[in-house]
Amino acid sequence: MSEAEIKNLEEAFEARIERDEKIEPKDWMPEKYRQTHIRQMSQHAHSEIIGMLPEGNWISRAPSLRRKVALLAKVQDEGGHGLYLYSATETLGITRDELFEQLHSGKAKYSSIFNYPTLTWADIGAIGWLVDGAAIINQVPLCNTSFGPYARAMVRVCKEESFHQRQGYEIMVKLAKGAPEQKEMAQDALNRWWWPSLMMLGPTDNQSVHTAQSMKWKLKRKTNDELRQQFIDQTVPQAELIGLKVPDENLKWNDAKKGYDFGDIDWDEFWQVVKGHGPCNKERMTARVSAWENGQWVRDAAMAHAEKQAASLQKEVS
Ligand code: FAQ
Repeated sequence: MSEAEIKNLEEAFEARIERDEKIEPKDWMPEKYRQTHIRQMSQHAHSEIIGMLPEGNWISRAPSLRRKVALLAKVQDEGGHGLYLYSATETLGITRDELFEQLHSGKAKYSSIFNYPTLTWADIGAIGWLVDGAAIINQVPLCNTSFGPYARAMVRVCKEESFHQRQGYEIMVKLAKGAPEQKEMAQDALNRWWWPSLMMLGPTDNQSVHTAQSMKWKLKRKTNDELRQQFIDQTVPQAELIGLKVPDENLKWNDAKKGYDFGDIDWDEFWQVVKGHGPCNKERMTARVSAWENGQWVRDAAMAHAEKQAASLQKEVS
């Protein structure tokens, strides 16, 4: 293709983005648009899959049958989101095996938040309330992202995340209104999950390498800092309502900006976790890789069964 032809295609593509049209997998797109979507969508998928581990840890220890059923459903939903997102990513011309290889070799990232331990039952409440809460704030704008399969996947994912957030908050409400030890447990979980939840929304806008381009392509509709502010403004009153204290001495309502001012985030901690040195990075990757390796016989059996079915179908036809 000549340079002039490519330029025409690029201009037509930018005009489509400008008109808020959805870009579909078979449409022409700049290579960088394709790659940046593979990066973000696959990291999102990996996060959903690894994100099952901290909560999965509590399925067998849920305090009642009702809590166990709800948690089981939630963790299954996260697995479904991962598979949904892998399928959407595959429409961009990369295979699932390649995506798994990137995760298992440590080449692809997954969300920093899933490298923290779940020490008590209150952590399950805090994850639903804070982590799913932050995920919804991040993902609602993605329902309107420019790449069609990602936008459509997000509509369904957000509906389920909203149930997750409520089940988490309900756990916190119960604990906060319970015995002093239960309230203490809820407060301790909030203390440990608050700052990592703020970090989860990504580096500050002046440190974020992808935001400017992703906003131009309408992959991202809001910046990391905008989402973080929205999360804080939404969550602080929820904590106050149940008598818990957000662990930030500098948190203060700012009437001029109609939002909260907040304290400094420890970005060194964030980058340490992203680089693989968080409290549970090794544990998470070991669990994931061994699940993959131990599941080899299931994949082999499924493939053998599919081949057998195809062969008998072929025989019937001929
Ligand atoms: N952790 O330039 P930016 C969930 C990386 S799903 C690790 O700002 P971008 C559901 C970033 O990749 C949670 N790495 O990047 C659930 C980049 O590195 P790269 C996941 C992070 O893409 C709940 C570098 O830093 N959600 O929770 C993180 O414009 C409960 C520079 O950053 C999504 O993935 C981080 N937190 O903005 C499941 C949503 N933040 O790739 C189970 C979709 C940044 O160049 C239980 N993703 N980095 O090597 C996004 O919206 C964006 O990708 C951001 C980052 C906002 C995460």
